Order: sequence, then C-alpha cells, then structure tokens
Amino acid sequence: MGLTLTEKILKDHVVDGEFVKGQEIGIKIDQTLTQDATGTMAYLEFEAMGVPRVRTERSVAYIDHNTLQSGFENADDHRFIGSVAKKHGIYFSRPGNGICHQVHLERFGVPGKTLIGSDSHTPTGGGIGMIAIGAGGLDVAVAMGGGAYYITYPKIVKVNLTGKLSPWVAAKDVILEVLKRLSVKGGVGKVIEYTGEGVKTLSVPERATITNMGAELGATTSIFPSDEVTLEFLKAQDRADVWKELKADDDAVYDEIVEIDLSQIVPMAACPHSPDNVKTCEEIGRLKIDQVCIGSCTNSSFMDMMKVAYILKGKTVHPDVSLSIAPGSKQVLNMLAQNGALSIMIDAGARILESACGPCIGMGQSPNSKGVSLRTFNRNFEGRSGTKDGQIYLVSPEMAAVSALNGYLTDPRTLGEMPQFSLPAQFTINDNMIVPPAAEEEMDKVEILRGPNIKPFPETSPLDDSIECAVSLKVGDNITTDHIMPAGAKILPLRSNIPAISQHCFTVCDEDFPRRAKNLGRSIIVGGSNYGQGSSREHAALAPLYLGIKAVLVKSFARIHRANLINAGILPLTFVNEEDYDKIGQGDEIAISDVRAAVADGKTQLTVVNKTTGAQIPVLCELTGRTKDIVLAGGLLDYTREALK
Ligand code: MIC
Ligand code: SF4
Repeated sequence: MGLTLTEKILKDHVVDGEFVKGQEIGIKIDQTLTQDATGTMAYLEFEAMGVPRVRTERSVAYIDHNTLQSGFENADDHRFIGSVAKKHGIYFSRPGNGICHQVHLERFGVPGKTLIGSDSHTPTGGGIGMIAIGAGGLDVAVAMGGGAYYITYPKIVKVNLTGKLSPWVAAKDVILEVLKRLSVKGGVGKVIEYTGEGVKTLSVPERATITNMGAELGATTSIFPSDEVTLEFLKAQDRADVWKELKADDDAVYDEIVEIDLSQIVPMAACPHSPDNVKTCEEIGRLKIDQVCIGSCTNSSFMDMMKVAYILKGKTVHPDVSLSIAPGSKQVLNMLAQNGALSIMIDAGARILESACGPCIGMGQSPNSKGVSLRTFNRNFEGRSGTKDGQIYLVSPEMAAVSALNGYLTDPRTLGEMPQFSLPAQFTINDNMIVPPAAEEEMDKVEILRGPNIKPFPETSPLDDSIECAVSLKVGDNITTDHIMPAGAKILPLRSNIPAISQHCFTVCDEDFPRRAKNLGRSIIVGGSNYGQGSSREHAALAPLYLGIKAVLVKSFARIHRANLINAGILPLTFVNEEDYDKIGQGDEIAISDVRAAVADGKTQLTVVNKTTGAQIPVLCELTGRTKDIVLAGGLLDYTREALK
C-alpha cells in the first residue's frame, strides 16, 4: 500500500509511538521558529530547561508582531530575544525584516523537513513541502532543546485539485472554499494534503496562502508536494540546493477526499466574525467599505503585491476608504521599491506600513466605529481588529485593491482581462537583517539583556487530589484565543508579564472575569465546542493558570490550545454528553473527587458533581501516558525538569 506525503515525512521523523490514527506520536523536529509575542515566554522556558545551545538544524527568532514601540516593553523584549538568540545558537531576524512565515518560506524552509513554530500559521511552510506545525512556546522550547514534539497521529485528507483558476480568482478563494466546505473545526485532528493536476498551476506563494490559512480549519497542518514549481521558487531564492522532489505515492490511501475544480471557484469573502462564514460577492451584495488592509502572512508575497500595484496603477483610493499596505518582508518591500511598484501604491494613496503583522493583530489601523474593513488576512474574530464593532471581511489582495478604488466590495473579475503575473527568476537577496548566533566558543561572553517588564513564569503546582471550586465563567461555542487572551497594541506589550496580562483575560466576553477568578482563588471554566480555536498563544493558558483555573470543561477543544492547557498543568475535560453543558452554570459549585488518583490510574471517564444542583455529569479526561504525567507534574516545565534530573 502506498504512502501519503504526510506519512512519508512523519515516518522519517518518528522517534516515539506507533503509527495508529488517533494515538500520540513523538517526532524529531529539524527546525523551529518563534515570533516576539510568544518568543519571550518560549525563551524564558528554554533558559529554564538549562540547555546551552539549540539542538535543531535551524532555529530562528523573528520580531514581527510587537513592532509598535509606544513604551519600553516591546523594545526591551526585542533586545532580550536578540541576546538569547545570539547566546544559544539561534538566528535572529530583526524588526523590519518581515513576518516570520513569509521570511521563513523565502530564506529557511526546506522540503521534507519538520518545523514547529510558536505561531499557529507555521503551516505556511507546507507550501514548500514541509511538515510545519503551530505549537505552544513551551513545546517549541522543548524542541529547541532536542526533545520530540508530540502530535496525535492525524487523519489525512486529500484535496484533489483539478483545473486552473480563472482570471482574477485567487489562492485565497481556494482556501475560503475549503473553509466554506469544512468549517473552522473541520480540520481538527487532520492533515490536509493537496494533490492532483491543479497543484502545478499554483506558485509557491499561492500554495503558502492555502497552507497558511489551513490553520483556520483547525488542522494539524496542510502540505503541498515539492515539485518543479517548488524548485523554481527555491532557485529564485538562491536555495536550489535544498530542493528535493516529494510527493504521495499514486496508490496512497487517504481518510477523506475532497474534490476541488479550480476553474469553478469564484471570488469570495469570509464575513464577520468567522473565517468560515464565506459568501460570494453576489450573496453579500453592495457593501460600502471604510477601510482596506493588504498584508499579513497570508497574502503579502511579491506576487500579491504586484497584482495590487497593477490594479492601483494610475488610480486614486476612494475618498471614503483608508487603504494600508504592509509588504510581508524586507525582500518584498525592497523589490517593490526597486521596480517602481511601491511608487504606484504611494501614488494611489496607499498608507505604506512596515513589513510586520501590524493591523492583523490589532497593532494599529483599527477601523472607525462600526467600520467595514476588507482585509487580506486570515482571521476576522470579533474584537481582533482592536474595536468591538469592527466588521471585518477576509478577501484576496485582488478584491481588496479593486474595492479600495471603488469604495464598495467589488468582484475583481470586473477588471476584465488579466495580464500574466509570474514569479521573478531571481529575488533580491540580502540577509543583512538576519543576525547569526555567536560561535560556540564565544557564547559564554554574550550577556542576556532583560527589561523590567519580563516577569517569571507563573507558579505551578502538581494536580490536586480533588478539585472543589466554583465555575468562574461559562461561555458558548467557538471561543477563540482572541476572546481568552486578547491582543492588540495595548495588551501585546504585556506578553512577557503574565500577572499584568492576566488582567485582560476574557475581558472581551466578561470584563469582571479576571477580578472574579482571582478572588475565588481557584475555579473552573465551562465552554462549548471548538474552545480555544485560533492562535498558538500559550498566554491563553498561562493567564488562566495565574488566575487559579484548575480545569476547563467544554464540548470540544481546538488542538493547540488543548496542548497549551496540558502544558500549563490545567486539566482539559470534555462532556460525554454534549447536552450536559446545560446542567452546569456560571457560579455553580462543583467537585471532582479523587481526581489525582483517577488520572494517575489512567481513568478516562470522571464525574463532575454539580453541588449547586445535585447533577452528576460524566466527563472525559483523555490523557495519554505522557500528557497524563505532564498534568500530574503541574505542567510541561515541571515535567521536563523532572525528566532532566
Ligand atoms: C495570531 O495570528 O493570532 C498570532 C498573533 O500570530 C498568534 C500568535 C500570538 O498570539 O502571539 C498565532 O496565530 O499563533
Ligand atoms: Fe502575524 Fe497575522 Fe500572521 Fe499572526 S496571522 S503571524 S498576527 S500576520
């Protein structure tokens, strides 16, 4: 029986466990990446492990999220990360060099290798045939120390692409189509593997748009084969030497098959407030817009920008629209400057932003009150843009640009004939903003530069014998990490300071939550399905830990967040019967007796007693040998320290 591409790469890297679907396997990690908003924690954790130098083939620390420096905090964090990187063998991509995923694809990604990154959009690397997975900072720290990364052996979905995209229909529309069909939880526990004749019609940046936004499916990762198109891209980056051909066997067996005829796809938008709320322009109708933002790790490649420049050429942005453009990397921005496209954008009235995440994570460009904003990004969760009432639509760069000119959402096919856009044969290469680490013999001389905003990891404790406490919060379905731990310009600078950032935990849903939870001392949270979708930010687990959350009981979890809860020593529980969600309310007192003994014995079914109503609620506590030990120890840091003793 033939193998899928995912199986081939995983088989090459497995170091622990068996290839049984649904079971945990440990894989060797070749490369890691961090960004600054999750990086400070990851490096504090790495330091706490006491490993002098990273044991990966390549580890890179990027600065791209917290680039607004309105106080000392972000600049201090950048300096801290730079010094840790230098000392411990990590490449340091300086602020201004670009968004981690875009730069990693350009300069570091290698087909067939494994990559984990402390950012949920790490699967961008799947665009050149990597198994690239988003993870919590602690998991990345362990991988930097040479430890395996554990995933549930995934189901593998084949997306069979046929045909060719019509003019002005974009890769973004392909992933929106997949999201429309599978939904934001349709990918949980799965790897999405793209195959078929249609693959060769898509360039590497287009493939990367698709694998990037596969994160919104909740998928473990997404991957394309490494073929001639990949080779062309790597050649143009002067990296042809890392290329190898990789594809699934013809007789590979998949768990599910999705057929997509590229020629049938039309331009679409994900409407507020979910990436799977996908509609065609026709379905949306005439929508007046206030703002357009072009950029983010999903759509900020050179090709995307050239299409935008073509559409804007000689025109002026509509007087009611504010257009901002953030090219994804220094390489992209520089090439636009060199070939005149930047001048076209400036001429048209675009506000040019630095190569960073920017508005995508609420770092500036928040829309006006009730503002309608078209963005080429990957997430439109409520509040993420920095305002509570912003109406965010996710669209392709083509749709964004033409709409910015017209003042209302416009189908880009109205542009008429489309010229041929192709990748340059040679990208402009200058890695002078990537600082290599100190040589091994020099590393002791490097001083770590810590700012006053960097506070230690919150206190953890081994799992209690029994849990008896109140429900401090009850929330509904599809709670995102942006609800749990909001980001944005005001809160992101606190990423290295858990006590301070905890004061913002869940405030999007309930302003009083941090105070209430802290006063209770210990409590649990109850939620609906797909709890914790979105980001890899471990702060969404560390802030609850700091606020005394002992367990989270939900209908179902998103993958990375569940792992982060376990890593923080918080018990992840799911309802056996989803209807029991109604039998437990905010403020109820609950008890889970002898929970430590039950978990230690490997019991997967426990009972939560609602002491307020008397209801007995069966819940699942599905921990494997390793995750069980982590929770018993009080989290991954304690577990790893124990293991290193
Ligand atoms: C995001 O897109 O939500 C982020 C900001 O990149 C996060 C990481 C973070 O919260 O720092 C992610 O996707 O993991
Ligand atoms: Fe940055 Fe946005 Fe990409 Fe997250 S999704 S890495 S915030 S550009």
